[in-house]
Amino acid sequence: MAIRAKRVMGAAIRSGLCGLAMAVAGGFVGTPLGQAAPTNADIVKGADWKGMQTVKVEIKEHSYAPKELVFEVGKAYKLELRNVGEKPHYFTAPEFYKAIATRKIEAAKVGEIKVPYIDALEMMPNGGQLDLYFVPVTKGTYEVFCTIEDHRQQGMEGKITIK
Ligand SMILES: [Cu+2]
Repeated sequence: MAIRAKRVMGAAIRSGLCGLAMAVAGGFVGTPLGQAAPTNADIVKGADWKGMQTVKVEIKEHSYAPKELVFEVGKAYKLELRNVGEKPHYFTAPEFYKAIATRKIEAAKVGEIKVPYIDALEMMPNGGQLDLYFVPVTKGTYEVFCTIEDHRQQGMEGKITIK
């Protein structure tokens, strides 16, 4: 009798452990056990930079041209933001910047900025340019606008779609 009880208990412990293991595995929904979700750095590293597409936006008082941009998830892009106006202008798009994996921002002949997240980029007048190298990650439609004085009301806003 004592032996039988011990066996039943052993089975209960084994099945209990099994349930625990399943609960742990269930905690990582969508990701195989022991394999973390790719980081932005992994996404940047894995993109095809030889096949990079360049998209140019010309900025001035008070417009972005083009004012609508479309990017595809997983592809490598260089977004050239060039201010040909006579005032400084912003390319403010916090939700868009959160939806991409940023490789770097380049200021030609000046340097490179390597940051994980951005809120806004400002281009100096008369040809100031920043090049954003990135890979789109999250599908959606995002707004972009200039936060200087009344520039947005004057027309400095646009739409960025990631599909
Ligand atoms: Cu502006």
